[in-house]
Amino acid sequence: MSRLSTPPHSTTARHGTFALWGEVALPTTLTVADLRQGWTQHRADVVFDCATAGPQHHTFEGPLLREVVSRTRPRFDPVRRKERSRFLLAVSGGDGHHTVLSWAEIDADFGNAPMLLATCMDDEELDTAGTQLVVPSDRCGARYVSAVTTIWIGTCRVPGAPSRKD
Ligand SMILES: Nc1nc2c(c(=O)[nH]1)N[C@H]1C(S)=C(S)[C@@H](COP(=O)(O)O)O[C@H]1N2
Ligand SMILES: [Mo]
Repeated sequence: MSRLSTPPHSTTARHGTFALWGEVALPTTLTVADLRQGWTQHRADVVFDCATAGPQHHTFEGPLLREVVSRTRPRFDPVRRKERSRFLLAVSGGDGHHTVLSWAEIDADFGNAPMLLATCMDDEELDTAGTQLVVPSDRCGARYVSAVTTIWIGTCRVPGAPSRKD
């Protein structure tokens, strides 16, 4: 199992690129332009609350997070639901803000949340700024991580829990 301790391309990646890495068979680096190709594009009209600025209304476009991350082939057996339910995703911005999601939140068999990796916000292309995580079901804005530089996909050892594979 590949357990790299640093991303394949460091956080000094070119503006607008981000690395997908972790317990995956195919770690990769993508640009915002890559996100416009090869995946169905979705549009999300959202309102989220910012603790300091109040309600924010934005329109985002981009592919589903789950379709993009699935391309890296996470190291679980896709037919084993319990295995999938143990995976996490950590989505980080270049400024150090990061948020943790569970695989099950975005998995169609569990939470089925239509999270996006945006290519465009309010008709402004994000090629230079970098992609932004879009979480339409969230009431507040903290998980709308902008200028994403890395997405780590993997499992965490839970202190005290016996290990189990099935
Ligand atoms: N990289 C990064 N993304 C971030 C944040 C941050 O500090 N760093 N703040 C979050 C918070 S608290 C909010 S409310 C929204 C703000 O989005 P807006 O300013 O585009 O409306 O971005 C989120 N994404
Ligand atoms: Mo915020």
